[in-house]
Amino acid sequence: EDWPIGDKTTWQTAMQAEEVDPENTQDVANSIVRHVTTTLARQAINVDTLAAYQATALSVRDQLLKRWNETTGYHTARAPKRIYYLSIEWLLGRSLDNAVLNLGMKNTYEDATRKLGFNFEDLIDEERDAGLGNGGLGRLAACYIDSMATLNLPGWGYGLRYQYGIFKQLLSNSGEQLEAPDPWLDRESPWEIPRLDVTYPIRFYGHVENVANSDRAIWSGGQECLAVAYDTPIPGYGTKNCANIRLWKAVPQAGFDLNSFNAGNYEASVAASSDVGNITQVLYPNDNMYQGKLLRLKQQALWTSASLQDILRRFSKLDRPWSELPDYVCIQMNDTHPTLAIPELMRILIDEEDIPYSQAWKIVTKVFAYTNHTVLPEALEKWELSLFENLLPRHLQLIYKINYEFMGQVAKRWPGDMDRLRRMSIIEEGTPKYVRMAYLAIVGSFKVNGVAELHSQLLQSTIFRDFVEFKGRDFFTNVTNGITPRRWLLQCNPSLAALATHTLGSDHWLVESKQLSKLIPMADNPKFREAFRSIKQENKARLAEVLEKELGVSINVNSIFAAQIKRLHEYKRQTLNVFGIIARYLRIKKASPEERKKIQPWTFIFAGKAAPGYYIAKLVIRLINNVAKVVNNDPAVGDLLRVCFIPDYSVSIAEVLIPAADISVQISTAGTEASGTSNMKLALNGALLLGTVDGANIEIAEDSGEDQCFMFGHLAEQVQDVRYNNSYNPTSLEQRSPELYEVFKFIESGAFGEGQIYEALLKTVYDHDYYLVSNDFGSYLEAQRLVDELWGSDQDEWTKKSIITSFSMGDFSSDRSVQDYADGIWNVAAERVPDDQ
Ligand code: T68
Repeated sequence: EDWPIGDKTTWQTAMQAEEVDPENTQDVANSIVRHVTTTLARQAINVDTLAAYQATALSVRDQLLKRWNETTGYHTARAPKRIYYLSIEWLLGRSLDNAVLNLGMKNTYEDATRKLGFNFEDLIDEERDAGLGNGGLGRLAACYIDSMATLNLPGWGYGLRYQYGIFKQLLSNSGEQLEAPDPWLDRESPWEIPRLDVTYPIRFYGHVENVANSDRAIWSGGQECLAVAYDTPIPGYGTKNCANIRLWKAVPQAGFDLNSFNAGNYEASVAASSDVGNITQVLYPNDNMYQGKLLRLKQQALWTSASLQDILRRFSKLDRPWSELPDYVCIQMNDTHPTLAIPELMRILIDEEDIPYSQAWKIVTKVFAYTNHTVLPEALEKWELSLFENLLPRHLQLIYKINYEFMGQVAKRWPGDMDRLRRMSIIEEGTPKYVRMAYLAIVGSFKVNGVAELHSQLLQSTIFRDFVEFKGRDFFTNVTNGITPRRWLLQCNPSLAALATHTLGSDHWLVESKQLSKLIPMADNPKFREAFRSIKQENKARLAEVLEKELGVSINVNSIFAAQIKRLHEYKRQTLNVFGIIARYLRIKKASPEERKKIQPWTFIFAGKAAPGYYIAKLVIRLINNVAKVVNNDPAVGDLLRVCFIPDYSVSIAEVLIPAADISVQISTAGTEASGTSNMKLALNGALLLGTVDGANIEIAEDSGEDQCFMFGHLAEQVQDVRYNNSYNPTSLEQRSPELYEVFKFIESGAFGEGQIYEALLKTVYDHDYYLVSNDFGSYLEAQRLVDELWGSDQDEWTKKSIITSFSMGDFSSDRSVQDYADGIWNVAAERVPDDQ
């Protein structure tokens, strides 16, 4: 074979000299020290923990990049069909611990850093979270890329490189949420590789000239900027394969606008160019809530256009005809945020490659698949048409054409059914008009999926019902979400992971998570139970220490740790939880010594952010904190009840919290939580499910067995009727739930600060109670009573259920989810980099 450049022996000797034996502590120490002295320009005497973290991270990064290069080279040579996962959010958290675990080098790095005078755990704590996401959707993308790498699938992620991730949450003295910026890049990130040579031009505004006798148009003028690539390597577990996330940063085109420059207006041209940098400044902090901001549309346009240009450049190198694009490229859209990619691919094929419209459409509709994450109407994206017309005139033109053709097909199938046309149109008529992104995503895709069984069913029976009739049942499918067992067991709960490995005699469960089910019979083994229980107890003690230190609250480590850790949202019903706590508090205060013995000690743990503009959600945070203040300081409570709100919830806080929970609180109104994923993480770590019959709770209860769970509340099929009655056959709150009525009176009496503060929040329940808080309150308290009963009567039985729950979660590995996508949607196969490569 030909060596491409220079002398092969010299190259290969140099590359071998850089080899690090994963078992050789001195090799690893050498590589860390090399980074201390050269990259960081420091002397041994001048290395603090931060510098030690940075040098260690850079050393690990060297390992990742070697694999990244090999993977890229191998995949370029093999030219397999590739999968591109487009997500506007990537909630990666920290990378150091995860990387050394996936590389199988944790022991060596621990030894090397110890010999250099540092504790590896301290170095891990120096890293800032990469918080480029809001919640479940962004974290799902992070778990999926980990699984794609581990399964050796030729997959890349594409997203945006926000200068500021999800805001930092602070709490005021009165318990209110305050927001501060998250400058996660202020010490630079060792995990990103700037590719300043990989840039693409992006156009906004301007005008369109149609070319006569052709489908082509020429879009010109307006404003141009550049998207610059930043890569983050993602190592697979137990494989050389390494995936990539390519994030785009917006920068000004060449630094100035020639026209103003020529006009002598130098300052104005520089000012206009600095404007462009705004585009990737900040992550929008809303989850499950749509907000039609121009800057957000610019983010979506820049990201989708840059990603497509990059994908097509890679395809072009294969020198295959455009008709074969779907044989080499599959694009999975994580929600509707990247839907602009559909008209953008049409634009490139038609305007730049001169392919006729109908041929282009045939290609495009074989490339895209769309994942829906919500049925909540307020979360569905619909862009005001005028915004589109202005910013992306050519894309709007193409959307009109797509809709025209689509409406033609619908009309042909259902002649005269004008209402159906109105319902299904990609353009929502009215003043103003809107572009319905979910409909565009459906029309332009070859497959659409929901993220848990119930959710996928509801999609088909409610918001996408017309499209099921049009596209047929097989067009819609389900892929139940999953979580990576590497981060959510091995990394966050090393003792439990070690117990599993030791008992199974192998760590193979880390890539074949169904193996965990072999441990279920161990629930009957007293010694195993004791080992399992003591691990939970250690994890609880570790969390208790954090709570006592950070919140100044004394914790009873023998109490039931109940965690509700997720974004604040009305549909997730943190309200039900906090109102339940108040009811429990009142009960404790009233209890006779005899009754008091039956009440078990609980520690309720909350963590989560509210969107900065979400008034009601912020009121809930305020109420939780004020309830905490009262309850935690009332001597009459003793150690029976504690309430903790951990500020600034993040992936790294989740890693401490989840292994310590006894109870997983998953209490959304049935039919509202598409899947949930903290339910899976908590169950995998042995927390028993206290939940509604919603999202993936249902599948968790099926797999672990109903006996292991405390399920309650109205069912999804009942919600409509109850809701209707709440609004139109109003009964008083006192009638619907006397227990809740008493709680409300107590709040209004000023028990948690002036009652008026919470008026707007209580009103949502008094009036329509859209989320059925009052309707489910009684059965929620009853479910808690059953928890008390089990905890108080049979700790051994509790541990059994906990063991069964934990080891029944094999199917909720993101490896299973990603394999489902690969087989059922993407039609892509593994391409494992050979070990001797
Ligand atoms: C979540 N959605 C679902 N959205 O709520 C959750 N939204 O049930 C599911 O488990 C998870 O997705 C993964 O499928 C979100 O997290 C957002 O964060 C979001 C972000 C921007 C705009 C709208």
